[in-house]
Amino acid sequence: MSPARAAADAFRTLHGRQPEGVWAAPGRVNLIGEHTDYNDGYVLPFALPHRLAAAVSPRQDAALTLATLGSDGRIQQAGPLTLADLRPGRPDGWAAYPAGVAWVLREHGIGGGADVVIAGDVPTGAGLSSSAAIECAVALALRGVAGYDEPDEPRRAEIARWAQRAENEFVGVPTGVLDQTASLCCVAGHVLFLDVRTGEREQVPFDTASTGLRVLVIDTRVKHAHSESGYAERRRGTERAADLLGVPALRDVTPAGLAAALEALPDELRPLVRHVVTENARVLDVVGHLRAGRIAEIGPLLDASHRSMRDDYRISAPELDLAVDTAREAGALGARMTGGGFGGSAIALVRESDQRAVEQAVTTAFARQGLRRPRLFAAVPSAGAGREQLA
Ligand code: GAF
Repeated sequence: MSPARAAADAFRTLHGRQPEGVWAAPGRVNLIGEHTDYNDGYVLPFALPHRLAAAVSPRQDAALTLATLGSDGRIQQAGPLTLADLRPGRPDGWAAYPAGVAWVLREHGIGGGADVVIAGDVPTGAGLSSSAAIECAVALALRGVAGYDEPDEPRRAEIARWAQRAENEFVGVPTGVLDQTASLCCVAGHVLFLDVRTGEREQVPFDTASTGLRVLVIDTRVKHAHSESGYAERRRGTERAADLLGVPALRDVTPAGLAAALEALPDELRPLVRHVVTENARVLDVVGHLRAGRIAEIGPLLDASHRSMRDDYRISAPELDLAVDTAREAGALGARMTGGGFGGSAIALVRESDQRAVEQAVTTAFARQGLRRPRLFAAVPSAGAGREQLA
């Protein structure tokens, strides 16, 4: 059953009527450009076919009810929450994501009450951006039932900032804008080249299938406990480095200026800066290859990105390294962890003819080490968020 249908059915079960509309938003894979977004740099995500859908109807009172359908078929509920009483930390847990979006939208004059039911198939805790998918689906849904048309591209980028604010200020996680922009602005068959500083966006064709290639996602199904603190600590480190260097953000350090910048910094900040500066350069190199249709040639850049995250930024995990190393040994053209790190997913660029062998090798390697069986799938660059038509 599609996420939209599942959300609409759950809505009918809970509320005894059809929802007024259903909006859905995808998870994402970041092809390259990790931990560059909050340094004003470059990112290159594409949307997954996996989506989270929000079935919504307006309410007469200024209240919000929230429900989410779990993969076990159970429905969790929150509310009615009085919109005027929403505050960071109230509610918390899963409900903070949709409530935070309602809280931000209210500041932008979109503040009517609503019943919201969420369902979908973006793996959670897998570094594939299920939180942003919830935020973006709910943001479009609340706008939609308030009478706004489907947003155009620039408006989508603005809504991504609103959703990021919900996550930063309401949920309390200091993430960048990569995930929300990917969920709202990606288009099928393309990667989105985003310059976070300027907001410039370019849809770069990424048709792996026609070149006999696949992007294999390897969800390790591991999430280490320090993932949030580790993320915040890396972010603080890079901001401190930018302060010490007297630049607005590490984006302003060029590869040519890297050696001098490193000289000027304390030892502990140097690897962080080296990662961000070289990662931005790798994004530009990958974009160059993709614009020229040379997809297979990005492999070594993916490998270099992984090494940089493992050795310099230190956000990989044994399970991610195992996935990446095994995929490479089994014939992948390149592989790297994707997303925030400390667990979650890796991606591997593989020839279609090698896909089975790579999957087999990774599954066997995990079993040998007594790890949980990883979830594997080939990811097709898919459409961004939007309203769903129910048949
Ligand atoms: C997480 C964050 F949400 C993004 O903003 C980004 O920083 C990413 O980690 C790392 O590139 O997904």
